[in-house]
Amino acid sequence: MLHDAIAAISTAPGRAAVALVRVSGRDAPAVAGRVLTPFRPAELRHVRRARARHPDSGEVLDDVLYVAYGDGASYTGEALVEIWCHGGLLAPAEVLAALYAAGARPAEPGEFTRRAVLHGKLDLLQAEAIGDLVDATAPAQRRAALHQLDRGTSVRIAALRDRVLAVEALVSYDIDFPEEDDGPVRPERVAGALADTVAAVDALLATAAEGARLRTGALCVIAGRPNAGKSSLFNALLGEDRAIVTDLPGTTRDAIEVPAVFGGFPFRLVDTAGLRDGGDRIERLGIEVSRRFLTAADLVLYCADAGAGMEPAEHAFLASLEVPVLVVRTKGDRAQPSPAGESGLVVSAHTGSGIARVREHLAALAFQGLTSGGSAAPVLSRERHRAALTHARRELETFGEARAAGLDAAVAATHLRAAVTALESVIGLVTPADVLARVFATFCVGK
Ligand SMILES: Nc1nc2c(ncn2[C@@H]2O[C@H](COP(=O)(O)OP(=O)(O)OP(=O)(O)O)[C@@H](O)[C@H]2O)c(=O)[nH]1
Ligand SMILES: [Mg+2]
Repeated sequence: MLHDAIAAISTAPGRAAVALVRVSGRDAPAVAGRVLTPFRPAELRHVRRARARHPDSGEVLDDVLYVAYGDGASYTGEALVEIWCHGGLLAPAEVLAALYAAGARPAEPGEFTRRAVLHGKLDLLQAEAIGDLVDATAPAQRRAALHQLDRGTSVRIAALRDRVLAVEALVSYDIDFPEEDDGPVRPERVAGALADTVAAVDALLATAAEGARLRTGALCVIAGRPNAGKSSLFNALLGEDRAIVTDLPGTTRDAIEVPAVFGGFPFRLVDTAGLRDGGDRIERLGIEVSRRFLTAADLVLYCADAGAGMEPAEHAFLASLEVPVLVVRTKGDRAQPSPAGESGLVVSAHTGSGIARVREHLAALAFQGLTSGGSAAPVLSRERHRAALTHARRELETFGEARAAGLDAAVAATHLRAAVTALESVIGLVTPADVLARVFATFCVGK
């Protein structure tokens, strides 16, 4: 258990009925005892009422509730006291200042969770999941974070590590008896187990792109010719008037990006300037911005007026895109049945018809793996995970090549060790301090 007591306000600042102030560390009960009267540190996990006083002046600061936790049975894994005081700006700040005066020091961002990891209460993936849960804005993000918090991802990575350990066991005979020509384990068996392991790594890596999208929101760019009804559709999808709409082609000059949730999934929806040649200087700059967004897009929502046929240039543009595209035919309320051969979902921003279906289609397009059945499938959610698995895969391949080239088994097996270490670093079983620092850098104080 770490000695120094750390303290922080764990709830968001501002006007509120209550706020939570936490103090953790071996000295936490002693620190809390200098502030709370009465204080019964031996009564663990009981809610008690007390007065919070400044330890120097003795002035009463607030009427509070507190709970004391013993080490091993708290969030941080060490002695912890939670103090529920009144909310707002003053009461929590004064209680916190009293805890500082009583010997606690300010907690760094994420330090409570970091201590939980150090004390084995959480692994690194679970700690990241807590950060994701706090940041979640869409139900699908919450589902994925809770799954990771339940060790869903940890179990998958640990299973991968076990597979590598099994390959290691297979080659151990060759290491112990290198002079034997034909050991009990045939090389093909090792090669087969290795190939299966690489395939399992690939299966997990295949979820990385979707996992990243789930954390950051899928970038959905609305594109189309000027006046196609892009901004109207943008507003209809968001349910509020964010972008200016006029009957003049070239109204939208700049890209507008707004976070949104469709079908429970997170999106960043972008309205852009209509694509055409010509226009004035500002419009041409706007079209440049549109093109930049299009190269970064996860998917494109293409608008074409339902009342008109699509031009060859539009078909060429659609064919040039490398990301999923949803084509919608706009202004469906005033259009005749669409010209033969023209496809696309018919919508009307004015009547709202088809808008719900657009949202559903976007969710299915951007989050195919999660919407088609396996809704709780564990996904790699961060670049850190992807990089470590890619590293592990490279080591496995190098091992295979080394064995095929007849390299000494003991030497080749060092690559299996390296693969195991890379996988363990994802879960946080062996995690260098700089990795920990990077993971917790994004946490808020009090978490
Ligand atoms: N009847 C009808 N008119 C629509 C609909 N959607 C858009 N419009 C009209 O089409 C015109 C252009 O709409 P915008 O949403 O500004 O089109 P845009 O594609 O953003 O145009 P630019 O920003 O100039 O590229 C406006 O006069 C809208 O009122 C619709 O669903 N039904
Ligand atoms: Mg517009």
